[in-house]
Amino acid sequence: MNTQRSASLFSKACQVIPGGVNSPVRACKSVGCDPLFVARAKGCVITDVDGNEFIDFVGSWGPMILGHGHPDVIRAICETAVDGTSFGAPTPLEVELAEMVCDSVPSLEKVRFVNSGTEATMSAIRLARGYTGRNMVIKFDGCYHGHADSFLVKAGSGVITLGIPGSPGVPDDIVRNTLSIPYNNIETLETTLRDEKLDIACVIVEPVAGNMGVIVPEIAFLRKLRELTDELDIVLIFDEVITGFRLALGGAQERFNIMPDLTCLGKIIGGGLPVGAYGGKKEIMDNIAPDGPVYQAGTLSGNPLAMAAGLAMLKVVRQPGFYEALEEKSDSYVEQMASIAADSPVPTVLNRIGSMMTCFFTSDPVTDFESAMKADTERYGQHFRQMLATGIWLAPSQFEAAFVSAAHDRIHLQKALEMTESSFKKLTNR
Ligand code: HOZ
Repeated sequence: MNTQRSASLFSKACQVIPGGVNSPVRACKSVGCDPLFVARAKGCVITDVDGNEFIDFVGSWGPMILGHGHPDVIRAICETAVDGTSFGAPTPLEVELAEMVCDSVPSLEKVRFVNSGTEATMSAIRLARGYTGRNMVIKFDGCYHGHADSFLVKAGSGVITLGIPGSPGVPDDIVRNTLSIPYNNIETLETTLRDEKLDIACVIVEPVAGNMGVIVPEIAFLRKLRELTDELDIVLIFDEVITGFRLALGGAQERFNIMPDLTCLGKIIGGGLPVGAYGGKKEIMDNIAPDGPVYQAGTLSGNPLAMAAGLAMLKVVRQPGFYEALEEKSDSYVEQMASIAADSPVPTVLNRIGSMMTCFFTSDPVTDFESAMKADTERYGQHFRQMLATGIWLAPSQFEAAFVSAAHDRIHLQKALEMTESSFKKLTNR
């Protein structure tokens, strides 16, 4: 595969951008290669600057549920841009999107738009602290809630991928107010939450973990979490940046029928443009400025292009049968992949829910951070490179999700399965 142009761009990028990338995991370090630079993408096919084409299972890390360049989304962006790209003032589009988001996500009564998932989670914990007058945030090992200071404790995504335990630059005084406990572990959950000395404001959780690879929660764990937070008056925050509008129209909360107090959203609600949002019960949301004293603001928040793109995308996913079709396709894809894996001497564990999945190179079930860390990352790196060489674009880390979109058809998925089979065969020769 000729990757000369990418190589030359990467060497220029390294001179002016740290690590040559604007987000660490893109640098492909953990999979032992350099990043390819993208020229364009359409549907589920992504084309690099050297003209190589790949079937894309990253989907911009989740937002491209319709595939790239969906005509409705592109039209909405272009038509909106003609009238202006940012005003720093309210527009009708943000009201329409807020109504649609509140109508779709069962626990949302009010929502505030921001510019990224990181901003959403950061604002949600500030709100929870302001509302309860308490400080401690409980999170779960391997869950990733963006890169705000409070969350860089045993975090997932690029933090595990690069093997960074925390981050210099995050003051101890801040992380003292974050406690990370094991995912899916009811016993530790109960002892921690019942510890009055901890002064807990909120618990934040990915209701399906997507940033240590996909880990589906025990329903009993999520139920217990809701039960205890209710009983102890602790704010429960679902980080649905990945799962929102992905696992169902109403996200993981609809799928599991467990309602949080606050929800963080991002990715899909911006149709591929930079957006985040946090929302929930009126009683809590009314504490945000200007109604209440908890301050949070943003010049580009509710940006008209992002609102228009999000609206266009949500109108498509709200059509009857959208999620059923995506589920069926993803289910049959993973079932076939599982039978390929079963025939291969390489031990793998396939975790999937809806259209998000991870193939872990390990033999034991992956249910939490500790078991995810047993995966053979070198083997994943080899698989990643082999798949890329045969035209399949996977996440450049073992600890991320693969996404199926509405644009993947039978032929794309068949090709991906064939390439997976041949890659698995070569892995045995390592
Ligand atoms: N897992 C991250 C998003 N949920 C990957 C994106 C990034 O860090 O650039």
